[in-house]
This record gives sequence, structure tokens and C-alpha cells, in this order.
Amino acid sequence: MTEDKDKNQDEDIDLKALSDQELVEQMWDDLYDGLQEPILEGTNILLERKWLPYDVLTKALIEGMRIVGIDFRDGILFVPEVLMSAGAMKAGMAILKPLLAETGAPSLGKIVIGTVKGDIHDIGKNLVSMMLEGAGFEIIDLGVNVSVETYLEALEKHQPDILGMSALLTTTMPYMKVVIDTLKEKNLRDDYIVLVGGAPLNEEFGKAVGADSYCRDAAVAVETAKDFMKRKHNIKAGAGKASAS
Ligand code: B1M
Repeated sequence: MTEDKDKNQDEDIDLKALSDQELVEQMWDDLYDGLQEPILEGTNILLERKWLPYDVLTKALIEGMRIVGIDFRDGILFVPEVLMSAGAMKAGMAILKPLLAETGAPSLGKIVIGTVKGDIHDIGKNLVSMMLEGAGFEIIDLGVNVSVETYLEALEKHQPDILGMSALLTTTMPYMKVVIDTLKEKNLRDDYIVLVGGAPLNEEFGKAVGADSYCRDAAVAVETAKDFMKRKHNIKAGAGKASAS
């Protein structure tokens, strides 16, 4: 009964009549309730109002998901509900993806990315991939629950510049070390720039597992990847000069 009432209330809301702030707050509620349609509509309205795709993503969708995360942690929301929220978030992200990827710039480099074994969280990883793609990187997305064997196969097949790993659980983040240690054992570690990210990680952890860098969020991932590619090109250019002289 209460659910029907809430649904009717939501149906009655004319999203177009809301101010930007009211609309964003309504979208947080709709994301919380896992409602895809209003998220699609709200995303489109903000874009029509000339919001930058990145602002829609961060201020409406990511912030909404942060709120979901708090109630998930506190046992107010449960897995099926959070899956609905994730579905709504992905629907909004699908609209933004081509806009964030509109660049036309030549490829800045190739990146193999995936969420580590045991972990099925992919929203953050997808977001990072979208933003990197938007910045001009070529992305090979291995999906979720990626084993060390799968990472190695992909590295061999695609010969990327960067390996990106995501983990959202404290129980799965140590797997990043398994992957990096395996690269070391096989003498492959120096062939790739390794970037890691995910909510439970931090800079210290990145260093401890032997990654080149920890990326706090998607924007930092883009800047870090660009930065490492610049350094890589400088090293190559330097080596060229040295051998020429
Ligand atoms: Co999960 N979950 N979940 N979950 N879930 C968390 C992570 C949790 C913090 C919730 C909580 O308790 N507050 C908690 C982890 C606790 C811990 O380990 N410390 C948790 C738990 C416990 C679980 C289960 C174990 C629950 C259960 O079954 N009892 C289970 C585990 C399943 C598994 O993986 N084996 C589980 C399941 C799920 C769902 C399936 C329901 C769903 C995932 C759906 C999906 O991804 N398709 C889900 C969700 C949605 C969440 C929360 C609510 C949201 C995660 C998210 O998408 N955030 C999350 C709570 C939270 O984080 N607030 C939670 C939005 C996203 C944009 O941010 O992923 O951090 P984030 O990505 C950021 C940065 O971290 C960074 O950039 C991104 C964009 O800015 N980044 C990278 C991420 N990856 C990167 C890679 C890079 C660079 C940067 O590479 C270069």
C-alpha cells in the first residue's frame, strides 16, 4: 500500500518543472528507489539544460549512489534493492557514455582493465573506462571477477600500455598483489604501467602491492594515465636520442 502510494507520488512529479537542485535531489531519490525511467528522463533534462555530461554523472548519479552505499552499509538497503539502483545508474550512464567519449582525438594509449577475481562490482570500473575512452584511450574491458590468468592472456594478446584493476571489497583488494606478483615472476612487470582503484583502496595500499599508482576516482585515473603516457613517450624519446648520439 505504502509502495503504491510512493509510486503514485513519483509518477505525479513533473521533472521538467523542477529547478536544477530539486531535480538532482529527486534523481537521488529515484536512484535510491531503483527507478530507471525517471533517471533516464532526469539525465536528459539536465543535458537539455546544458549541463556538462561530467557534471550530470558526478553531481546527480555518483552522489546518488554514494547515498545508496551508506544505507547499504547500515543494513537499511539490501542486495536486490542495490541491484535496482545499480541498474538505474547504468541506464543514466548509457546516455552519458557517448557524450563523454566524444573526442575524435587519436588514441593516447591502450588500456586493459577489469575488476579482480571474487568481485562483481563494475559501476566504478565502467565509469573509469568511459572517462578514459572519452579522454582518447583505447579500452579493453575484461569485465568482472577477472583471474590472473585472464589478465595475463589479455596483456599478451593486446599488448597494452596500461593495466587497470578495480576492487570494491576489502576481501578482494589483495588479489591485485597476486596479479602484480605474477607479472614480476614472469619478468613482465616493467612492460606495463599498473594503475589500481576502488573505494577501499588508498595510496599506501597501491604502493604496498607494487602498483605504479592508485587512482582515487575516474578523473584522477584519466590524469594519471595521461601523465604516465607522457613519461613513457619521454623515456622512449630520450632512449632514441641516446642511441643516436
Ligand atoms: Co557491494 N559493497 N557488495 N554491491 N556495494 C560495497 C562496496 C560496500 C562498501 C557497501 C557497504 O557496506 N557500505 C561493501 C564492501 C565492504 C568492504 O569490503 N569494505 C559491499 C559489500 C559487502 C557487498 C557484498 C559482499 C554484499 C553481500 O552480498 N552481502 C556483495 C559482494 C559481491 C561480490 O562482488 N562478490 C555486494 C554486492 C553488490 C551488488 C551486486 C548489489 C552491487 C554491485 C552492482 C554492480 O556493480 N554492478 C553493489 C553495490 C552497488 C555497492 C555500492 C553500494 C556502490 C558501489 C558503486 O557502484 N559505487 C558500494 C558502497 C559504496 O561504495 N558506497 C558497495 C559508485 C562507483 C562510481 O564508485 O566503485 O568506488 P566506485 O568507483 C570509483 C572509484 O573507486 C574509482 O573510480 C570510480 C569512479 O570515480 N575506481 C577506480 C574504481 N575502480 C577503479 C579502477 C581504476 C581506477 C579508479 O583503475 C585504474
